[in-house]
Amino acid sequence: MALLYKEGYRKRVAYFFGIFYKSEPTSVVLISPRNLSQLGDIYENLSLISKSAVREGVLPYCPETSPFIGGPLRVVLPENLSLEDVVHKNPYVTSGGRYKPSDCESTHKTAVIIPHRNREQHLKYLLYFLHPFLQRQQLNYGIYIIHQAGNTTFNRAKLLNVGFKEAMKDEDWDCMFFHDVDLIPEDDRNLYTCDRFPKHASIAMDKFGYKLPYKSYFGGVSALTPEHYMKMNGFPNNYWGWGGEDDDIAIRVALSGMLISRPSVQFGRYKMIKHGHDKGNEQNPRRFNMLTKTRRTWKQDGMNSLQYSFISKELLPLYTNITVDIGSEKGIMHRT
Ligand code: UD2
Ligand code: MN
Repeated sequence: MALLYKEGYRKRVAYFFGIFYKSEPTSVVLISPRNLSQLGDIYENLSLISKSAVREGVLPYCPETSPFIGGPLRVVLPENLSLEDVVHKNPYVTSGGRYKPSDCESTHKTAVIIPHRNREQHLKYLLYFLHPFLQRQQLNYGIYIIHQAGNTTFNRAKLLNVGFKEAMKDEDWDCMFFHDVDLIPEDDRNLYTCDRFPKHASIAMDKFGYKLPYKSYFGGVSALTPEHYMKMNGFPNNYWGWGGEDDDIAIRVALSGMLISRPSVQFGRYKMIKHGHDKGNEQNPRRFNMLTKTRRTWKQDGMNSLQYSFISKELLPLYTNITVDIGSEKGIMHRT
């Protein structure tokens, strides 16, 4: 989100993009169509999914398109919601926020990685919507919260690198969704699976009038396979504070010879829960300057230079919570 705020800069880096990006719309056939002008309740058909027979022995593969996909969803934040309510509404989610369909073998294994500090309310709402959303897609999935310990400046991209590394220790995930805590998907045809190229999923957000704010925009929610991720040496570790890291990531995609894939604008719709600026995540004044250097830095800075102190891993009912000390801008690690 740096380019939006500096028109001059946008012109200078425009050559990176343009030719690089094209959309690969996800094609999804609605098997249980209802009037698409009606917005469905995210929990509407979850009992059907839960009731599907548990089969014995070798499971058949799940169908290419899940029969539980319903299209546009009503996103209204429920009042007085507690995490216990979310647990009760999702009885088939197991410890650490894991799920897989009981009656068929999912063809997709997706980890959702959420960078986090001090946004518990947003997290509760995201979990309320995301669990049934992913179950409707018949995914084998896990949700990971990567919690930045301490009060040094926030670093979203570095937390995502940590999330990738820690989640891959658990499972051979074939797709990683990197997800802001405050973005709620509004259409379950927006599949949480990976494409041939790194996918930018949150292309139509309410806060930008349901349009892409600029062509190379890569903030919010994106999806990469482990192969994509390693090919671009992951994400940058040195963007401390708000802004720029998403544009750096988009540049890395291009520099490593990949394109950006996107769902259709009807599907890639999100509501962002309204919020102010967080303490400890002030705008990074160096971001414009750093973005001019990505071409020189991406091979040295990323997964191959990632350093952090692991603090804890908790398997909670709705998610796996990984707490880490990622140090500070000066590079000082607080623990060894
Ligand atoms: C935009 C992008 C975001 C990122 C950011 C710049 C959208 C929808 N998202 O978000 O992907 O590029 O700009 O860095 O345009 N967070 C915490 N605690 C904090 C601060 C941040 O948990 O104290 C996490 C949380 O997951 C949050 C994300 O970092 O959603 C991005 O921060 P933000 O939501 O404050 O920034 P925003 O909405 O401008
Ligand atoms: Mn936000």
